[in-house]
Amino acid sequence: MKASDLFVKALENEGVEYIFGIPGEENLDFLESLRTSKIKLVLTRHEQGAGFMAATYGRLTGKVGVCIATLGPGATNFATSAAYAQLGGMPLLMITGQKPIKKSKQGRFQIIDIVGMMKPMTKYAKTVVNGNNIPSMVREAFKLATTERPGATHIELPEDIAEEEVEYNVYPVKDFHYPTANTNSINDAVKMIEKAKRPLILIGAAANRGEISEALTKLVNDMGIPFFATQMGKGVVDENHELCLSTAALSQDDFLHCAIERADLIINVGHDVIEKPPFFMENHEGATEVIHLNFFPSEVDDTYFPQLDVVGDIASSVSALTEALTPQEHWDFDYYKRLAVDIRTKLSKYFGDERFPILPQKAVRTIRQTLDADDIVTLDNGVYKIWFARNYRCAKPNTLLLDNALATMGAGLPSGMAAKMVKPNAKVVSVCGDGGFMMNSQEMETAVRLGLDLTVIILNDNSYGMIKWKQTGMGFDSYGLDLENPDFVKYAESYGAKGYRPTSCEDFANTLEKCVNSKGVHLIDLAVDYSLNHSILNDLLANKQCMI
Ligand SMILES: Cc1ncc(C[n+]2csc(CCOP(=O)(O)OP(=O)(O)O)c2C)c(N)n1
Repeated sequence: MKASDLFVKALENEGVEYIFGIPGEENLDFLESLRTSKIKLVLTRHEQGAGFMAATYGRLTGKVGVCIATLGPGATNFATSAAYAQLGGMPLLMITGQKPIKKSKQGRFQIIDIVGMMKPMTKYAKTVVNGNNIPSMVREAFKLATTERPGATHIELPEDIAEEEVEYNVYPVKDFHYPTANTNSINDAVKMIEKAKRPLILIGAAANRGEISEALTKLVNDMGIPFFATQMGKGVVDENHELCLSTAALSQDDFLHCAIERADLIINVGHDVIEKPPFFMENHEGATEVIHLNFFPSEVDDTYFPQLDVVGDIASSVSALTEALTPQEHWDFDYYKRLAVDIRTKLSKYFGDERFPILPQKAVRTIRQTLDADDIVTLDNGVYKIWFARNYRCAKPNTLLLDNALATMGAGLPSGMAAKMVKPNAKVVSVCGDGGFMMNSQEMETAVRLGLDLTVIILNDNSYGMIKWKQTGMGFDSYGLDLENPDFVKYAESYGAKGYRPTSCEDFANTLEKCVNSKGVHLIDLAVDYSLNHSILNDLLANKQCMI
């Protein structure tokens, strides 16, 4: 058989459902092999969009998302998606074409060392030099992409290799199980937790994978230990739980940090330094200690240097811990419990504010009220991410997909599209800034063509608001960050989507309700008022309101 046929067979053997991307002439053998396979090709308008979609497919399913591009420019367009999957811990395989490697037919035309470019952003990047190696290369890439920490992989398939004759051969795919952490480390953790006076549980991104939610909820309930989440750990344990202190949207000086400062021990389940720090560790006598419980050992840096590593399968390690722990009479959670109530009150301050353009807190509130627990919000990257982290309480894992790892703009729309494909019964809302939306807005055509039911909300402030906020905060004059936008309603309509421009908070709530309950792609151009961003956050800094 042809090597490209074998490649597609190897992907079928791995259970691949979709390949996202844009083929070039160097992929034509592969495309022909794909034509008659069970795998569906999802054609996009930019390779970056394809990469974000494939990575999100991986994030939500735990299986490898696959995407394809041509050599040179197509492959370089994958760079940001590779970094997104690699930092975000999302299983991804990128397949790119290449000119013939045995005999050149184009000199250096379009030739870039793509494997060299991919190496620092992936767990595996190789060129196929012998078609018979394809099955083992695919198997290895899939294994590396899915095992902890999950991430990006890349295989380059040159044109002449794709057409060569090879023997059929694929490798068995077996589930991979991680060992439970060593008993000694579980015992050490038990000693530290039982000795502590005010332990706290931190839930991070790696806890938002697989079946960890149940084990962690049991730990919280059985021990009564309060918890908080990182931005990518939201929803692993229901954030409506009375022991939930909220999400670490900032690295310091938020209400939550009052609890962190009083904690003598943090049991960190699944957070690693790839996310923006939920707090900064301090290196002095009496400072808060940290237990790192994760699939992999901690990576030490100035913000994070745990006193104990408990390494192994998170769910079974957490269960072993729950089994071995006994609640202690000297544990003192009174302050945390009062703070949890106080944080809820403070965070809801603007929920009833009807001013328009809408306040970000009110927009988040309206979206939360409109969607059910299993519905999904995907975020692009902008200042609103802070308000979602603080105010959007998730009851279920992976129901708020945000990127607190690469923190790239441009992923909000493609990740929403992939979420809808993976979870067709969930209502899916993508929230973007006007800046981030325009970075991959061309994928509106893909969404309409795929017949997805999807609502996109643009929080429109006619600027790169996040940077403007920081610029003002640093005392600089306003410069270089204001934009002119297209008419987003007409823009949506030009793709065959529906466009809306609400004129009040009530109008927004009604429009959103209508959009998420009807078919097709809907775009809501929502004017947002970020003018309170500063005063709200300055308030936090001014009165560290810990004394309740
Ligand atoms: C690809 C990329 N380019 C630049 C940045 C830096 N950056 C972070 S947020 C931001 C502004 C986002 O503006 P917008 O999407 O309009 O959202 P807003 O903050 O205004 O709500 C920029 C430029 C980034 N994170 N990713």
